[in-house]
Amino acid sequence: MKTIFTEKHKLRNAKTELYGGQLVEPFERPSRAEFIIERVRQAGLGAIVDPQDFGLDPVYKIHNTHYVDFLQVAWDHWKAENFAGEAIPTTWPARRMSDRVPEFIEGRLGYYSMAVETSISDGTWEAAYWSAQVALTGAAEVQGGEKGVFALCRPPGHHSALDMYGGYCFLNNAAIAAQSLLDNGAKRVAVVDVDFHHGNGTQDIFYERNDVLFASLHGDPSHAFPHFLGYSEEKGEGDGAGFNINYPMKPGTRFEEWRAALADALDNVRHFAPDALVISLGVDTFENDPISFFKLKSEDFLTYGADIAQLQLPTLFVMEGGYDIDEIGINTVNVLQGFTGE
Ligand code: Q9C
Ligand code: ZN
Repeated sequence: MKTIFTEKHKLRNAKTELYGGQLVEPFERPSRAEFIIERVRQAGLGAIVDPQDFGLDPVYKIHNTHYVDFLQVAWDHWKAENFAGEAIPTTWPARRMSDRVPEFIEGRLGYYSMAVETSISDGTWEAAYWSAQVALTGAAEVQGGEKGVFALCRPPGHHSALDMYGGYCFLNNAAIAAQSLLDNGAKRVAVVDVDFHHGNGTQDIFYERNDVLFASLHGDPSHAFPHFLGYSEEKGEGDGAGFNINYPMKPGTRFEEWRAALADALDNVRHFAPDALVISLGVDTFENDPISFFKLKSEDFLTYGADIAQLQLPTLFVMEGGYDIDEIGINTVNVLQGFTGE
């Protein structure tokens, strides 16, 4: 299996994350991708190739222009205010407030974010841009005839929607890739999100569409980030009614139960009969993940990679979360090796 990867991910190197009332080193840090690519090499998974540059047009199919403009200049605007720390929002348009976009950077950060832990820092935009290009290159490889491709995206994407960043995500790489598959010949695409967290951004983007089936397995939002989306009653609206499927699961969920949810999601994909499959691949379902509460073991990742392969669909794996850096490479590559059966 080919891996799409660029060292440009290192440009996303924030110093702070607001966690437990303190500014800590971000869980979403450059070493994550380094551990993964090292394991890809060690396991001999296949060729490692640089992304092509598809520009911003495919990004604008998913995100609106004023949001993308904001991301490109947010750090410069923040820096111009001479604040001591990284760019962090402090106030949001909550219930019954105005939806006008403020001019001042603090207001704009609140307008365009869905969570506070994700500091914007120098280089963030460039890394997010190239992360999307990694996903787009993966999509092109899948349409060129590859059975399975690994887009080693960093920063991740599935919490990002039309005009929102947060949850360590800026551009929704999986959604951008799925749309690119559609724009280049696929009639239907399924996105299955196995990251521990609900893919709120991807759900929101495709919620009223029937050309993309979205299924997400995740920690029950009543207990887990992003808290405000991901319940089982969210099934899609309008043309999209029935094309969104959520599998929220309780703290302590073990592989047996998780795998049964995956089997149901894959049955739904089979029934949908897509031309291609995108897996939002987060390995924060691991039992030792520092911010999550499922109990998957390293060998379980091999098992479910093989389950996904049973669909026999052209498949693009898009990297999302996973924070236990000692095991992140093994768990990620286990899914891919389970898929290829090698
Ligand atoms: N108590 C991804 O996995 N904060 N994003 C969680 C835990 C945000 C996760 C706080 C987690 C974002 C791509
Ligand atoms: Zn996650």
